Amino acid sequence: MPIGTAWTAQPAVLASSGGYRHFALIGERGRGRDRAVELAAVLERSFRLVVPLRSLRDRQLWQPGWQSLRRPMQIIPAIDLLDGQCVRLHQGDYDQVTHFSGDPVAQALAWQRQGAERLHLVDLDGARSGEPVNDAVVRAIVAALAIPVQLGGGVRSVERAEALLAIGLDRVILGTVAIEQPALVRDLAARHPGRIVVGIDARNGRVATRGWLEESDVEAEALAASFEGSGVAALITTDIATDGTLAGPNLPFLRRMAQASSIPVIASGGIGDLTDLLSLLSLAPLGVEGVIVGRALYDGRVDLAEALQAIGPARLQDPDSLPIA
Ligand code: AMZ
Repeated sequence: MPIGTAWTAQPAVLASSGGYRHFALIGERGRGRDRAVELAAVLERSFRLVVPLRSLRDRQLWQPGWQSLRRPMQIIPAIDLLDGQCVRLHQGDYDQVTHFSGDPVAQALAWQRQGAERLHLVDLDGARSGEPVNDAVVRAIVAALAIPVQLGGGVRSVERAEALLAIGLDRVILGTVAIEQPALVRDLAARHPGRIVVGIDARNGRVATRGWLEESDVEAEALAASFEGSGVAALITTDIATDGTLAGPNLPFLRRMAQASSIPVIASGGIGDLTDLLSLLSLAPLGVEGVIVGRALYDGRVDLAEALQAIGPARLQDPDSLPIA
């Protein structure tokens, strides 16, 4: 069959599929200028696309997500800092604090030793006050670890974000300013590709800010969609009702967030055991590329090394093993 007639990647199809990001590579066809790749829809196996390679070079059509099917989902341990200590809040409530460790550097090293590929830090004092409070600890952790470290909480200006990148943080997360000054986030994302993350924390589907003490009228999905094409590296989406509860992730919310844009989503909130982590794999084809785990790791309900194995590559379907039609 000539490639031209088999190519079904028309704009309408792309609009409903979110580009190619729901597709897995199953083979190549043709030679030279006519080379094309054949993609199979991950969620609807009978649906295939044959796409000329030159079209994949069109950035408008190219969605990086389908490639990520080949990668395991990243499990990212979280250290929430309050007054220099490792804590967890229940549903983000500063009055419901559990202290887990007084030595955040030792804790960070422990998770690195167990195989973590990235560490998530939250300056809870910073999120509440808008001012950096835990910088000494943050610097010590960054200096001690070999893995990339990301930080959110109280990053409210370009200067602050750039100062954090300069001390060695791999990524900074912006929550409150993503609503209050979206242009600032866009500007930073353009200047620091791959290093700016938007944190979208939602209560009943609407975005909360300033340590989750304030609520906006903005729908979490609309905020996600508004950063399409901005160069933001990822969206960390937290469902506040499940955060710190071990009750399981809010899968419908995560699904909606993943579908709202083509920006990769990192799920946060509610992980209580290994089954919860496995349940997230169903969302990987939609662009959920990582998960943040906090309380369940401290409590020992999730063993990091075991979890890394469980949702590693073997659990994912291997696009290369699918038969070529
Ligand atoms: O638990 C909380 N009350 C809380 C929390 N974990 N409040 C904010 N944060 C985190 C967000 C995001 O990573 O999940 O702080 C960051 C956003 O901070 P800011 O200052 O940019 O809104």
